[in-house]
Amino acid sequence: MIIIDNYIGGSFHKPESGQYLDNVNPAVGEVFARTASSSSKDLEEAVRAATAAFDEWSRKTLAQRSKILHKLADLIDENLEDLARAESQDNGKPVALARRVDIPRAAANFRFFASAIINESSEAHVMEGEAVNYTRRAPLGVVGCISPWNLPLYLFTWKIAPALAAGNCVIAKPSEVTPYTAFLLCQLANEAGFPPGVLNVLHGRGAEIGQLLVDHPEVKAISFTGGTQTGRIIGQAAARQFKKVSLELGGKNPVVIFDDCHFEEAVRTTIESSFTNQGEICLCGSRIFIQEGIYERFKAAFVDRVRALKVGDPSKEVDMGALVSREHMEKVDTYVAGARTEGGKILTGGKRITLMNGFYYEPTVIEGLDEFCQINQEEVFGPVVTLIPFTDESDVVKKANSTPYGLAAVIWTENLKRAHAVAHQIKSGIIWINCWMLRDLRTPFGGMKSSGVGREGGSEALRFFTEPQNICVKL
Ligand code: TXE
Repeated sequence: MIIIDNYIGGSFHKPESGQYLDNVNPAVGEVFARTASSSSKDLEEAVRAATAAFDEWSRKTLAQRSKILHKLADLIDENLEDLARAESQDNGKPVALARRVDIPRAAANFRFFASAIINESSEAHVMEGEAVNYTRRAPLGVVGCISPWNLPLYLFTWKIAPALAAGNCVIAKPSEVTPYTAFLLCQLANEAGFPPGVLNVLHGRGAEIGQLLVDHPEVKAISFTGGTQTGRIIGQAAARQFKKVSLELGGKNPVVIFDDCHFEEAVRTTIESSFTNQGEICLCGSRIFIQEGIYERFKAAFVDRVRALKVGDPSKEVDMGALVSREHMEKVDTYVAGARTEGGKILTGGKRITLMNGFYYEPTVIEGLDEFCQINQEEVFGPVVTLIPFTDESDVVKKANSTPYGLAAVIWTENLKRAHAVAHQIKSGIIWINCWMLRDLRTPFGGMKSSGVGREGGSEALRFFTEPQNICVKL
């Protein structure tokens, strides 16, 4: 049995409570690890360690910090296979996907921010003949990073890399559902040369140790990715202390397919945007709007491809593995049952797959429901999409904007004028035109409306993890 302990001040510590949580491999439904269930005493210890480390870490030169981050990126590359297997075992995703996307991206996150701090320009404003102002961006101190279970190491590092690069000390809380790769990363952090206390990782339940982290007055900012309900709780708690908060929340993302699209590309990529990682990505498109003229043709081609997807043992060559937990699989199934009750027609899928005691679900396509039905309003976060016809640009803009969410959208058309016009009207933080998940880490990443507050990525992340200070020098 693997024991996942907290990482505080550069070494592993048992939780003060002595309590552990079961960690289940969703592919086989069996407990394979026990995860520390942390309490306020563990948090106090982490806060002490992080506070003590801050002076040394924040005074390091950019080049020194950059070098340690680069070293960690190299170590992730060297351990790619082990990390990919661990991620798949913990989350249920195909190991091939973790090998191709999750783990390389974790390394890229460190590499990117290691370079970004060196290349970031600083502002100066000259008051003619009188003074020069420059902006110093100071790290905040101890910051908290809370990450979810769907892309565990990918999103964990997406937060801690900019926080550390900017000179902060971090207390991170990975999802209790998928803590394994964050635990493995701590061992590599020691090898990379992080001074003790710069990175601390506490495990345990969100409502317990997560909430304590958010509420701790010495924790100066919280970067959170997770569900919208949780984001609301965190946002309210942070506001009471005027704490900086960045929230990356759920989505109900529209995919808009115009009749002049590159048909083959649109079908192929929409399969990916619907079912990659079992549909458990906040950026997955779940409402597919198809222009009337090609509705039947697109539907036929799409459903055909969906039927051909291979779902199964994530350690093998499959398109989809298991959903993250029994609870989540049941939630997905309840949404599909609700769609049936509301009159939706299941074109393919629509039920669990019994396999190895794991939590598998068929890729599911539903039609016949308007944009206001429950399944078209709420985030399912699984392998379930709906098809909805539309007439013209204004019709689809109205439909696409009809949810409380606004994270990502995809537009397929060969007419770029139309693509821009529609992109400007869809209320989403990220719009992909004729592609999906093409990511440049310099770009602002995050959502509008109930999909979030603030942006991650590039300069946005470095700004979030620093406090601007205006220094005015009289000439
Ligand atoms: O996420 P939670 P859950 C969506 C998706 C999913 C739903 C619920 O629809 O079905 O959210 O998933 C920690 N204070 N997304 O319940 O609870 C928690 O321990 C501080 C979208 O698993 O939001 C974990 O580390 N922390 C999404 C993290 O928050 C708290 C990714 C996220 O868990 C806390 C995941 C609290 N009070 C789910 N309560 C995306 N945007 O990518 C929980 N946590």
